[in-house]
Amino acid sequence: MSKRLVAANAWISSDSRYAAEALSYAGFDSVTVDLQHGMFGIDTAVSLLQAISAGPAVPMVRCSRLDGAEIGKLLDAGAYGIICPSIDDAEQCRDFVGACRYPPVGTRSFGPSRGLLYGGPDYVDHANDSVLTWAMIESRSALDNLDEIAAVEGLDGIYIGPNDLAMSLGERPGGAMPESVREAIRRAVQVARARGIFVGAFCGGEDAAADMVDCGMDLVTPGNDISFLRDAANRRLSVIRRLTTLVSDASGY
Ligand code: 3PY
Ligand code: MG
Repeated sequence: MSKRLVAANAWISSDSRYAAEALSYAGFDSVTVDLQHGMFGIDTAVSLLQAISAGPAVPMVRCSRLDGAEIGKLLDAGAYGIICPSIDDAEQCRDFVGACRYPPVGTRSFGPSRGLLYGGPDYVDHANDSVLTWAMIESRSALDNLDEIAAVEGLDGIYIGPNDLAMSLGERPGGAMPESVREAIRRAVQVARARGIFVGAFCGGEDAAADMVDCGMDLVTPGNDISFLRDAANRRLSVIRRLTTLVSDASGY
């Protein structure tokens, strides 16, 4: 069986530089720092990017919102891809892509700071071509405007946020994927293919990620660092608990 080329993306929600570095060395193609829902602010995001770039994975960030100043700072700090949450129409998408590109293409201000160290002295010459722009599709409005969003010049990919998308469609987030979200994902894959851009998705775990690979995703995120830790802890504990009782139960505390 021939295998498709699909990028595996790790996702950092904790403020641990050590975990970020370990995931960069773990074999993921990219590691994304989640500044929207991660438990840290922008200063920590910068040091997480430093930790990721100690290893071989491509450092990316999910910014907290569509904010050119924040996006510029994250790129200056060495992010090579930005995933922007809640892109609901083509105008927002144009603002987002523009914030990631130097003039005359976009509006990014010059001051590449760590980008120069990490990307090399010619960083400014290739930044517009090498920084990946991913617009998050996670609402009913985004679905209504999907064709126009995907057609924005310079957009590299769309990235599905299945939980916010589920809520926007009147479903519950987490758990089994509702049919309405699955249908939206099938359409997003078709639209991305037709436009020649990438399509990726956040996934609840490895099974959901495998499912999304089958659906045609080019990039999948199989959960975040804390879910990796929790899953591994639960797996190991359940092996031990099959053979033992809780010390606190036995001692009557
Ligand atoms: C979503 O599922 O809405 C996300 O943003 C995943 O991080
Ligand atoms: Mg979301």
